[in-house]
This record gives sequence, C-alpha cells and structure tokens, in this order.
Amino acid sequence: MIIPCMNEAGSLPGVLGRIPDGYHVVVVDNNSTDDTAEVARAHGATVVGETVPGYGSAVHTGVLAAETEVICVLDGDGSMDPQDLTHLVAALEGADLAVGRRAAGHSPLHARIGNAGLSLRLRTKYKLPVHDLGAIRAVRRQALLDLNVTDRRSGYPLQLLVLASKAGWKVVERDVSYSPRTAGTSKVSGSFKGTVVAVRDFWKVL
Ligand SMILES: Nc1nc2c(ncn2[C@@H]2O[C@H](COP(=O)(O)OP(=O)(O)O)[C@@H](O)[C@H]2O)c(=O)[nH]1
Ligand SMILES: [Mg+2]
Repeated sequence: MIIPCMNEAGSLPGVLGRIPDGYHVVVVDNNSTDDTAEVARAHGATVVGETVPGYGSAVHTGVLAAETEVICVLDGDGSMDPQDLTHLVAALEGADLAVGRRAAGHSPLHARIGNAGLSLRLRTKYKLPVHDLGAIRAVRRQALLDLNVTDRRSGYPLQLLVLASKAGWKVVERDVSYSPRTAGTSKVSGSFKGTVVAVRDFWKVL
C-alpha cells in the first residue's frame, strides 16, 4: 500500500491505524517540513523520500519501492479509508485496474464539477465505466510499470485511466467513502487555484 505524503503528520496516525491485516505500507515523503517521516515510521510504515514535487512523482517512487505483486494507492490526509482497499483488491480478481468512486458529499463544488466533466469524458471518449478520477486504486505492479505512466503531477491518476483504456484493460469502479481531511492543508482541490491547475493538467492528458 503506497501513501504519497507531503506534510501529513497530523492525519497519518489515523490512516495508519486502519490498515487492513496483511498489508505493508510504503509512505512516500515528498519534501515534508513536518514530522511525516517520523510519524510514519512510528506507526510501522516503511518511509521512502522523494524530492521531486508532485503527486505523480511521489506515487511513482512508491511503486518502484514496493515489493508486492499487487499495489494500492491512497491519500494520507485521512479523507480515504484504507479498509476500502480490500474491496478494490478483491475486484482485481476479474479486472486489471480497480478504482474507487468517492462519496461526493464533502468535495468542494468546483472539484465536483471538474470531476463530473472529466469522468464524463472518460466514459464517452475512453469507454471507461467510471464516475470519478481514480484517486484511490489497486493494480498489479508489473502491469502498471509496463503501462508507463509519465505524468508526475496531479494528472497521474487520469493518465493511468487513459492508458489503461488504450491498452484494453478491464477497469472496474467501486464505491468508497470520502471525508474531509482530518488535519493539515490541501495541496490540490481545496483551493480554487489548485483546482484550476489540476484541471489544466488533466485536460492536457485527455
Ligand atoms: N498535490 C500534491 N500532493 C502530494 C504531493 N506529495 C504528496 N502528496 C499527497 O497526495 C495526497 C493528495 O493530496 P491532497 O492535498 O489531499 O489533495 P486534495 O484531496 O485534492 O486536496 C496527499 O496525501 C498529499 O500529502 C505533492 O507534491 N503534491
Ligand atoms: Mg485530500
């Protein structure tokens, strides 16, 4: 299980306290200026550092560091429940990629509109059965590496979905919970500016 983290020391204890049995956690510390790395280690995670900023950069470093056949990725801000990953991993039985559809309740309005537009495009142009952007996911590690996702910023999850479609992968989506982050500050969708930058990143991919 890979958790990209930039200054998530406040949220991590809650996240790492809900890891399902049998999972090994790699926290990718992306230039945190707080105690993210120490907190992660204290809660049993392996910590890998990544100095190149960006969500995709942190995730890719985690994928390289992981040693399991199947990997999962989720945020370290407490907005997602690691227990949901067991359903996504189970769905890989009949699929190449399993992504979560986050409950919409707590997202800011601009983020919801952006997600709706982009996921509509994924359904129509790329024939993917998705209603969200794959922010939490499970996939086989080697297949993911072979797919060669190159985006190192917030477009990473979207590029993964587009490449999966082009490669003829079977993609499935499952409902997952979604709450406000439990501490710290948002790096992407919490601010209007962050969302504009992210949507621009996304649209380039599409
Ligand atoms: N955007 C961004 N997120 C990062 C980076 N490094 C790690 N992350 C983590 O990626 C996850 C998602 O970021 P978050 O701020 O929650 O985005 P939001 O939910 O869209 O507001 C969090 O666990 C971040 O700590 C980075 O360089 N940029
Ligand atoms: Mg978040």
